[in-house]
Amino acid sequence: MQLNRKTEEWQRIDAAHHIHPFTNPQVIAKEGARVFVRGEGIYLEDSEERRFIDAMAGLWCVQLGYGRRELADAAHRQMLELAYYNTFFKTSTPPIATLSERLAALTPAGLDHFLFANSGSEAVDTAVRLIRHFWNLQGHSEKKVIVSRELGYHGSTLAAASVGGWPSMHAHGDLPLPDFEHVIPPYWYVHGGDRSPEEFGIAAARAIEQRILEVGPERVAAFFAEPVIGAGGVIVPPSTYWPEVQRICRKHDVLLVVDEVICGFGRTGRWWGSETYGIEPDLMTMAKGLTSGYVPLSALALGPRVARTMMQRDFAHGFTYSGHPTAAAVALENIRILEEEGIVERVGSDTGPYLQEQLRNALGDHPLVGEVRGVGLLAAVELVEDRETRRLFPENRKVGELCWERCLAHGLIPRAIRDVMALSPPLVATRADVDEIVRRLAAAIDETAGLLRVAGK
Ligand code: PXG
Repeated sequence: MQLNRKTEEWQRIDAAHHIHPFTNPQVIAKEGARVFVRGEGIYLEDSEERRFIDAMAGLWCVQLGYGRRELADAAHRQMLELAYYNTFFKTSTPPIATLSERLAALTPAGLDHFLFANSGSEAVDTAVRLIRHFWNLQGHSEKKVIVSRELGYHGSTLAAASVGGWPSMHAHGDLPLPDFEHVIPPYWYVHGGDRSPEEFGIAAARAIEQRILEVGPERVAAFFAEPVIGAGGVIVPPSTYWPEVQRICRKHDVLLVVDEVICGFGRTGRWWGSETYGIEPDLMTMAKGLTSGYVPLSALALGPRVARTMMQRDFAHGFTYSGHPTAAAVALENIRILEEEGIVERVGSDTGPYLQEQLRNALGDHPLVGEVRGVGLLAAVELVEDRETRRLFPENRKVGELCWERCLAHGLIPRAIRDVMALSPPLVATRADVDEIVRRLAAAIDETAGLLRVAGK
């Protein structure tokens, strides 16, 4: 294998043969991919030896940062011991049995049983299939409709993209499938109007109830949601939202599925977004931070109500790699480090609040910034045309993209979601790292404002 090629060579073979997710191949062919070659802590280095702070932890997943030897060692040890075996035919392996026990202790009370898969999408897809089967077994075969939110992101399989509320994804592949319904997200900045965030939080929850009543509660199987919408724009719900959602799901006998793929494993300053928002899920999905992204692994956790039924019989579902022992060994080591180094507690009590405070100090009054929002080490800066009226820029001005380019020029990788600059740095980021992230982002936003003034003339 040739690993010492020049950047142009990597770009050429990549553009010729590799189809990238969510990316126009023509653009990649013209501009060439940025090729990352190594990572250390919160830093990434590209094939031109440029260094960047990865303020997105990969794709919201590298909780421990890059280059952790313990995770590599755990994979190496397990690969030599028993690299792979399946869990289909009354078989198990020590890592996956141990991980199941660890997760039962770590997840909120009652979530004690786990199905494993490789990606967040597969965990969500598994949840959809399991819920249909569950209600059939309960004698409620008419309960099929899944309600979720516009802008929610739940993955790319047919079912996961149907649960998701992205028109751009629905347009590719004739989605959503039948029996998926979407309601407004708790996005106060855009949908709140004159209402206080608290009033609007109740209204956004009632939109779910309204839809349940329109469809008929006897037909609604489940409500799926992220505690904080991540890829849809880091949409932090008003404090009134989740208690009302919980009440509505219970009242109408609708299962509550909490997608913890981004919020899980400390992102919001507690182990689970469900803890941060006081949610009691019937089912929970997790992936990303479970292994800090070092190897693929995801899980679906079952609460007591669903487990009581599903633990009585077989479920004809699973993947070759369900419960992969090497992935499980990495997850166990990842959890050990998160615990022993007190990383989640530090995000909750120190670095998380510090990031939120520093962002507000640096950017809260900036003329280009409509809102700074976030929780834990998850944050967003919404760039707007008019702060007073909360008017967004027209999409074709591509302000987020412009700002993202300025960030890269300063050696910072955030994520631009529309004109929302999102941050989700590794959870090992220190206060000094946070200072540097905020400094670079603020410089990029200043430059963006300057460029827009020039362009506006
Ligand atoms: N649920 C949530 C909440 C997610 O954020 C998935 C499910 C699907 O996980 P997999 O492992 O199948 O990708 C995700 C994934 C982005 C971006 O552009 C976000 C995700 C994936 C890819 C890109 O921010 N989140």
